[in-house]
Amino acid sequence: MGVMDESLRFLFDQRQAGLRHSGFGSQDGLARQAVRDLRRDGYCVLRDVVDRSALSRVRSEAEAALGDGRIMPARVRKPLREQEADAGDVARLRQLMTRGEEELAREESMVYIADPLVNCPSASSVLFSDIVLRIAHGYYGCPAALISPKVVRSYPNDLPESSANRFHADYQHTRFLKFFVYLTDVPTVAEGPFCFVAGSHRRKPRRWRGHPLTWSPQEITGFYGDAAIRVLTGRTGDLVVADTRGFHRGVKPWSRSRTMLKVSTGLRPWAGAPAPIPASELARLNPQGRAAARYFSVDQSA
Ligand SMILES: O=C(O)CCC(=O)C(=O)O
Repeated sequence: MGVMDESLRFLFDQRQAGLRHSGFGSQDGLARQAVRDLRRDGYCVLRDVVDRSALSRVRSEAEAALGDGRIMPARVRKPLREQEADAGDVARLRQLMTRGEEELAREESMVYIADPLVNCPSASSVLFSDIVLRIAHGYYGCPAALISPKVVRSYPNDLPESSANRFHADYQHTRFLKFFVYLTDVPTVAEGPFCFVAGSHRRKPRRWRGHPLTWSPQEITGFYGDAAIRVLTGRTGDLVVADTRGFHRGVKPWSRSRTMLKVSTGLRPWAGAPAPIPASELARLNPQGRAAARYFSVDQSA
């Protein structure tokens, strides 16, 4: 089924179920402005819009999961689920973690929390929040689904930059909105902010797909100019949104580790096993949230 068929069918099903998505409510200036900024620049930052107490719960849940070794290798371009990960890789990370996080932090640049909504259930209220769903709806022009949530910790160490640390563009989808929430403050470049190249979701160098996956800063500034590179420092409570078809990267932190919650959105499911959401969290969502969770699998045990 094509993207358009999929979206029309979804809207039809919603209507049959008596659900109406009006898009923006009358006071939703914030989401409207965010969508305008996203269309023009490819990114936007909404300051202080995410509930900090929910974020502090997510952070504690993530610490507990790390402590117990409920972690996964972080791989760009391969949305791993626990059951798809290379068992040897996972065992190696868990083994490192038994010797303490310092050991893990020396050997890995990034790790994911396994099954993030199961191990960090407080993340559901943040990701399925009204502001996230409204912006995604406004940007896609119809109710979008949340896909592939992640809680990722990035470590400062001497390992070379990973491909996520270098400029790249996600080109698998025609629109690709991602939401990023810092779980630790990222006030300067030393803590590893997300960076976006303004306007690059609309305009690319010729034959850019034939280029290797990642781009050097010189290549990027040569085409877009220095001023286009936006270093999106921020604090917990801020919401960073980007159409990651544009060029972006996460700076490798050098002062301390960075922890981030993020989620992709889309109009159709991705290949691979769907991410699990605990039945109890799904039950707490409003109809729009449940619709946005349509490509998750329900974990009845949690
Ligand atoms: O970790 C970051 O700041 C960058 C993440 C990234 O490149 C991505 O999610 O596509």
